[in-house]
Amino acid sequence: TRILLKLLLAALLLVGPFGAQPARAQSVLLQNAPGRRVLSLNGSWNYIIDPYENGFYDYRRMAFDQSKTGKGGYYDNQKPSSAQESELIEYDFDKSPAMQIPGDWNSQDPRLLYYEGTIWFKKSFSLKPQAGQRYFLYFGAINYEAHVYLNGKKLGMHKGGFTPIQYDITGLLSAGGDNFVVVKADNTRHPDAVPTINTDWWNYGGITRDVFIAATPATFITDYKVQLAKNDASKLNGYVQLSGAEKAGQAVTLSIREAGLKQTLKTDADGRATFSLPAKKLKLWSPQSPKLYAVSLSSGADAVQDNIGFRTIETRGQDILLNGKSIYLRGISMHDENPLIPGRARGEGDLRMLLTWAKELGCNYVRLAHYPHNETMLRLADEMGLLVWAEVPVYWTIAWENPATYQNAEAQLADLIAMEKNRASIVVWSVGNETPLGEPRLKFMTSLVRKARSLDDTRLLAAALELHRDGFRVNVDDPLGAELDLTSFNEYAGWYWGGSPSGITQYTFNIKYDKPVVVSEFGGDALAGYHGDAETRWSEEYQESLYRNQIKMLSAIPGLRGMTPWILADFRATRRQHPVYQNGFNRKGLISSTGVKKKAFYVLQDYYRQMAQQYD
Ligand code: GCB
Repeated sequence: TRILLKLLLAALLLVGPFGAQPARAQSVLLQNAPGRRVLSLNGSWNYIIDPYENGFYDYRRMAFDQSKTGKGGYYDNQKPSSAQESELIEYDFDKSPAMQIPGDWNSQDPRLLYYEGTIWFKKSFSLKPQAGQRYFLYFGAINYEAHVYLNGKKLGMHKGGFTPIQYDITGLLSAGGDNFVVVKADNTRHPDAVPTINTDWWNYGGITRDVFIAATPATFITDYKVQLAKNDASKLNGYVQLSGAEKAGQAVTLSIREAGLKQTLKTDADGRATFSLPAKKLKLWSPQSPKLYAVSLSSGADAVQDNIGFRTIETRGQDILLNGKSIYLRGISMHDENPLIPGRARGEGDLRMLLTWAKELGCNYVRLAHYPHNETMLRLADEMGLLVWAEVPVYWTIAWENPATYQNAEAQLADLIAMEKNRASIVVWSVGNETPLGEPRLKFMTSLVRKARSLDDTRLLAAALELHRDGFRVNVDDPLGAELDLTSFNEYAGWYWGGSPSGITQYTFNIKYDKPVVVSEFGGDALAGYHGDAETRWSEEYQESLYRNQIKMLSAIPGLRGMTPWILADFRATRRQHPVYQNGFNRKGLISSTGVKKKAFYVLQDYYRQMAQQYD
């Protein structure tokens, strides 16, 4: 019986708590998956709102088990058969409403503005699989927990609202070409999740980024890294990784035609080829001159192209050196949200608008808070010449002592780095925001920093730290700072503390670390069009004065090498409940939710003009 019990346990573990169909593991993320797209699944998807998870559980709250009843959950996408018109089926995707994907659900159906729970999505599509091809189903992001099914078969489950989800669907597409994909998306907040239950942004649910099918030959390039060596602009280093039965001993060619660079290497037993090329001929990427090269990689039947920029980033004492030259990071923080919808950015146009605003402000740098942003955003930053701070949603008070929470955070960080490691724009990996002091947290955060460094030692590591005050002294001495390359902190003088903005210049900073200081946040709310004097909270004049005095106060820090004030545009935040001034929005934007620039926008723009003159 012990053996029987063990077998039973093993079977249970395989099946998991959600239904009898085995979950397929998510395959390694394809590098540049959009470059492999053969079919877009963006557009109209039917949906069923299912707060009771009726499509998943029967009336005894047991997960449906196809093998026993012949009927499964909504993922079966059933219809009464014509032979049996009396058949009872209590759902019908095709007669249900549809919404646009990519797009959060909150902004597309007034019933869903505050909704947190399960919604089922279905899309039918036609694709006839070709022999010898491999197919991948790819979602840019689904918030937060996603169960994905193709033609009624479960592909897997994924947690985390801001990183891609990919399944190898080779062999699962119907030979006739008629297919359907069903997604159960659940944005319920959980204390052990990443982020946890408390955030200062809207919990947008659904399929928020592009969906497509990518195809490759049977043996194919899964991954590659093509970047300058650490702090060394004379060498191009990287690797190409093949997958598939024939991956060992294959010739792989890397070429950058415009620069006359080409190298052919053989892969090792694991399918990997590691190369190093002289890079002196390459023109370096910078915000002033965001030069991208068409990089071609090929092996056997497979070929992939990517536009990649080359630059070095390092710190020396309190300086940040880009391509060996000291820079000042003229930045702004932003969410992945278009305030004009308002909702998650839905495509390149939305993202371009946000980055164009940042450019108008005089930025050479953006902080993409508080989670991985759209892959398209990073490509735009490369193209438009904006340096980037990229972050994971380790925000406020995470379940520091839960190993599963750590695994989740680390997986999101690893996916972010895996996905974006070829983007010249990204110069900083941030492992979190405003996490409270304490031993379990220090252990958690230190592990994240070390993990990030082990995955990519060519970029700077940071976190938005907290500070503590002692009279007019502001101390920055979080022990995590010792692990980081930049000293960054969120500092709300003139808003959450320190009285009105006019008095804050009395504060001085006592910073423990001899590193570049890049202030990750400061700011205050202003309702666009509401006017008063500099002492009137919520007025544009108050925010204007706050920016003037913040800049004065921070300029006294000798190591100040940049800032990303909070925030480019007003954004939806459930915690912001003042019925007149906030109305469900955090109003710290320099641009309003109708796209109007507030007075403080021009204060920062002015300061950035001066800093550009000083450094560029
Ligand atoms: C912070 C958080 C940010 C909030 C902001 C605020 O420190 O990092 O997510 O939105 O303050 O407005 O309070």
